[in-house]
Amino acid sequence: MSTPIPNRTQVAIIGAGPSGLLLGQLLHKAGIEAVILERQTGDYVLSRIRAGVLEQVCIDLMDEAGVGQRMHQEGLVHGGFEMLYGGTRHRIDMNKLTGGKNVMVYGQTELTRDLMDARQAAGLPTVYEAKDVAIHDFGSAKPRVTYWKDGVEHTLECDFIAGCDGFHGVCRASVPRTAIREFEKVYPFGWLGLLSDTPPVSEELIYVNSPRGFALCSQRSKTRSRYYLQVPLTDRIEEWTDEAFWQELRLRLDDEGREKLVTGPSLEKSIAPLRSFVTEPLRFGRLFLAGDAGHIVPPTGAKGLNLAATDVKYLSSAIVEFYQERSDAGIDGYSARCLRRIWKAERFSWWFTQLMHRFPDDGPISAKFQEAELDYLLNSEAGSRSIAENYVGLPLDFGE
Ligand code: RFL
Ligand code: PHB
Repeated sequence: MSTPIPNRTQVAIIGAGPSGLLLGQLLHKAGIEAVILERQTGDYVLSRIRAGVLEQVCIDLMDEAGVGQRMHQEGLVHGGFEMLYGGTRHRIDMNKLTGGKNVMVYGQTELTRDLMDARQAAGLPTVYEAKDVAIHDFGSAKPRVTYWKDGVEHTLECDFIAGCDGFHGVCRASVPRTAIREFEKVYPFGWLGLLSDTPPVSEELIYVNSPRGFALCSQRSKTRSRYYLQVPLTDRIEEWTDEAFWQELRLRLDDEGREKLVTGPSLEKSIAPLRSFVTEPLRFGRLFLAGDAGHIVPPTGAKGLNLAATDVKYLSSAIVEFYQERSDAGIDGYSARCLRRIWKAERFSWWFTQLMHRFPDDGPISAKFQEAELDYLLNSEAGSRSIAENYVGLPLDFGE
């Protein structure tokens, strides 16, 4: 039986990606009502293959939301990763360099499924295939959201609107242009990703800087691999056969990688553009932006989903404080608090991207600079520690 949809709630959440679903769950734990409106079907949301690496703060939030059980059973704890350049691999021992911190390999799809299942089991309202969602009066204390479902227009009254609707969502686009500032850098290449039911080429992730461009060997489990290749933005997915993908990956790997690589048919293949993007501020009266709705990072640093999770942590704490303590302090501080963390992750993702990719307009001197920087970083404990502490994620209260 489907859950009845009320026409009034405390928090209207737009978007049922990881940000919206996690926010819904954290609010539910605190006894706060929310309705989620999602443009797509649940199956469509689950079909988008994206992130694979969770930081400790994200793992802790899944536990706090009461949905961490399967993640702990099936997720793979990684204490290090490898960087390959000049034909040689160097291991970043994250665990040792950060005093015991790790990351977890657990697909965004699985995390989303766990959150969806928990929401359904608790009978919490989500409207999938909500069309023409529009937000109104968020400058007042009585915001509203309108949407169409099955040919009928609905109005949802609320106290707050959480814009968790991703980069192409309606929430950021509804803010008057004079009230918002956007910072953006678009990279001159994309990532071609391939998912396959083949054992990963190595136990840990390998980030590759090769003369033919960047490559990444990632994974979802002991039997499922996820690989990426840097490709020109002009490449079209139909032109990349599986065989061409595997051949190109082999050329970017080292001898050991070529020998151990197990290939197979792709389960999914897609090209994603790379972008750095930040919106300031993230709060407009009773509207809050969280996750990809407010910022995008290139995936090189594995930060997008993790940043979305920490935005949502700050937002749920602020909303809980509003209802339980009758205080606006958390809400007033939301944007600045998030942005401080976001900019550090943006900085790391941009830096790691420019360290590991070939930029089409750069001459041979850039490759030399990269080589010298990698040689320095990977042979210096201070350099390697800086990579490691950013990769595992800075503490939530960093610098506070
Ligand atoms: P999402 O996941 O885009 O979800 C937004 C949801 O809002 C819905 N929506 C609307 N609903 C109603 N009305 C509207 N008008 C709407 N407009 C949109 C959409 O249908 C959607 O369901 O944003 P969210 O929740 O903020 O989550 C962000 C993450 O998805 C994203 O940051 C990560 O996937 C980024 N990312 C990675 N992050 C990591 O932390 N670690 C990684 O290893 C990692 N790898 C990646 C990535 C992203 C990638 N791509 C494809 C961009 C690898 C790749 C290739
Ligand atoms: C992934 O497994 O999809 C993945 C892992 C690490 C990244 C980006 C993507 O930096």
